[in-house]
Amino acid sequence: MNLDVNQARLNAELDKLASFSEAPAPAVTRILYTEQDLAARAYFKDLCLEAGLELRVDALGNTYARWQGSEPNLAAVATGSHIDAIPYAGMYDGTVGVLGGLEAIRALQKSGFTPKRSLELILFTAEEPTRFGVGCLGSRVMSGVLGTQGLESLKDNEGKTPNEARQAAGFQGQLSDVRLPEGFYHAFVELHIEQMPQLEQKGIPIGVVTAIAAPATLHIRLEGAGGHAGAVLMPDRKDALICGAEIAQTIETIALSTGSIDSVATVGIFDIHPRAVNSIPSKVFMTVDVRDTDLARRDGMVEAIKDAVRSISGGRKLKAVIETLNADPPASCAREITEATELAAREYGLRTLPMVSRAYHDALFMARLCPTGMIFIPCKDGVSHRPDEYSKPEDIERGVKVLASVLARLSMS
Ligand code: HGY
Ligand code: MN
Ligand code: MN
Repeated sequence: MNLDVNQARLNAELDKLASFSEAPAPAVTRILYTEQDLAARAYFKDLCLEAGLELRVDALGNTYARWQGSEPNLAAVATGSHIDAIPYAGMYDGTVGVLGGLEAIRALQKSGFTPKRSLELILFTAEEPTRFGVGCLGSRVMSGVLGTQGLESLKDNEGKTPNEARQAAGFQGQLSDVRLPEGFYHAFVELHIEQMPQLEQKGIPIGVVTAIAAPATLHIRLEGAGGHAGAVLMPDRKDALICGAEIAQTIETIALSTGSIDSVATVGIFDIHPRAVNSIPSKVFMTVDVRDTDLARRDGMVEAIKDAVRSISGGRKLKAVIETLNADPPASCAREITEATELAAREYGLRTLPMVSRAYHDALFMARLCPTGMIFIPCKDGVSHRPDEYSKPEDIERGVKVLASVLARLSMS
């Protein structure tokens, strides 16, 4: 297909979107339902209306922009990603799939292509776990992985549930309507930066994702005795920080000793209380993000971590509470989509590399609803979740072209 992707316009839109941030440029912080998030969503909706797409917003804020096909009763083909950004992140994670998806649709419109199956661009709510501790809230509820009951069990730092937060942000409607029925979509394809250095190092422009790794999240709360830093003798202490530090060190050892490079575990949050120079830490709150491409290995790490928490805290006579927020299976990408991506790349003379996504994405849950795939493009040094995250305009353009071609092919199937 001879497609004219407007690289300059897309780049300007990515820059504009990045300006909706709670952190100074080049960092981007855009937390779920904040003023900046809502402004960014409004900007996205305006762009979709300008492109003549039909908009729908559900009770959680998942935003659907549809290009009606010639046979609107057939299940649509969907694409999309997220625009929320963790604290001090970059401007390409997620947004390339949202604005790149829009540009793919505009390029198809401009080429005179008429879709048989409608094409639907989705802005997923809360792909990042920042506010409620669990990622992909929107696609979890869409796919039925998380029900309204489960949503109620999640709380943000102010004790608000997602239901309270979404209503305060102005999203109305029934949460039960967010769930999409089986067969609602014919297929889903997500364009995303690789967030690893393989494509760039190999000089290959297109990654064809074959599987998405299995993520799990634990919250660990430790309670010791605290006390006066000068008066409590070392043998009498129940120091929550030292206990947490030993647990964190053990978590690293557990991930390093599975025998696979695909095993990763991260303590991303480590809060201590009362944080005073001359006071022994009495409490610790820590999060653990555990992932592997192999489910059994991931579950093995989770169990080993829980055992370590119990034995280390027991040995130090501290109280430990472990909460599992999520423990999701990996997802395999659908053959018809990986093959369509290979074909599309070949059409443009682009080399491809099959790969596993170690980051999770909304595609992990869309795979429960319909045949799903992902297209990766290179990002500089593989850096992501950092202000220096960068993807070259020409790499983004190549990704958009391949995405557009895949969407067109799936829409005519
Ligand atoms: O954490 C992840 O894999 C994604 O960036 N939310
Ligand atoms: Mn991310
Ligand atoms: Mn992402």
